[in-house]
Amino acid sequence: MRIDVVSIFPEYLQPLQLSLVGKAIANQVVDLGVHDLRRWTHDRHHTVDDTPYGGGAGMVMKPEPWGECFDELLDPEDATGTVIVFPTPSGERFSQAIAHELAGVERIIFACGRYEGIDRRVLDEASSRVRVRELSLGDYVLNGGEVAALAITEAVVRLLPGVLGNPASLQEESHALSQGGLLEYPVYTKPAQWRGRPVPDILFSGHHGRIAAWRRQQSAELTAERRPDLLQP
Ligand code: JF8
Repeated sequence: MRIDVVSIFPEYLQPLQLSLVGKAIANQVVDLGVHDLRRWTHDRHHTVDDTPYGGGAGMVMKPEPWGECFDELLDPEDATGTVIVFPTPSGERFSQAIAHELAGVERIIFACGRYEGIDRRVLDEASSRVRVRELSLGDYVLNGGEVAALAITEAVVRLLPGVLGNPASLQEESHALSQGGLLEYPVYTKPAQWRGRPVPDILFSGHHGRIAAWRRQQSAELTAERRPDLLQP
């Protein structure tokens, strides 16, 4: 999979070189390009923002640098497999289901806005050329799209074939999270006693059926307590 990230803070994407995504890049499962939007400016000050038409607070990202950026990054021959993701608090909520959808595309381009966002015409024009998704990480305010690009990339790349060492953990997790739709049960490791706190006896019983039932019960209780929304039909 090819992933491009466009940002006025390209250093923000450095963490993608670490850990699981970094290994996927090293193993050529992912081909990552990080680009400074200012590369597609032509004025002395590399201006990417301007005041909003109609008035209001803050600045808006100018369309021209984004337009020239996409002109360069998009291959007009082969746009069918490309999705441009615009992180935005007014986007559709990103989810594990969307992570699976994105894991099936050839190429993702993340367009990371700053300030009050990007001129709407950039998204409209991009939509006429490739598939576009406006995605939100959740209902809280960030300063730009970079953190969302990091989060979405990690969620997508770990689904790619050959990235996770143990595909059984993907299976189990999709059971506990997206398919089964419940939160994960609590997990324990050695030592059996720690600071006066024991590991639940059931986990030493060797009864795999009872352990599975206990874990399902724990998941159900936790979900009812913390995420009752996940239990709605
Ligand atoms: C932004 C560009 C976001 N869940 C989220 N909260 N805030 C954002 C976000 C995304 C892009 C920009 N401000 C300027 C905030 C997402 N995704």
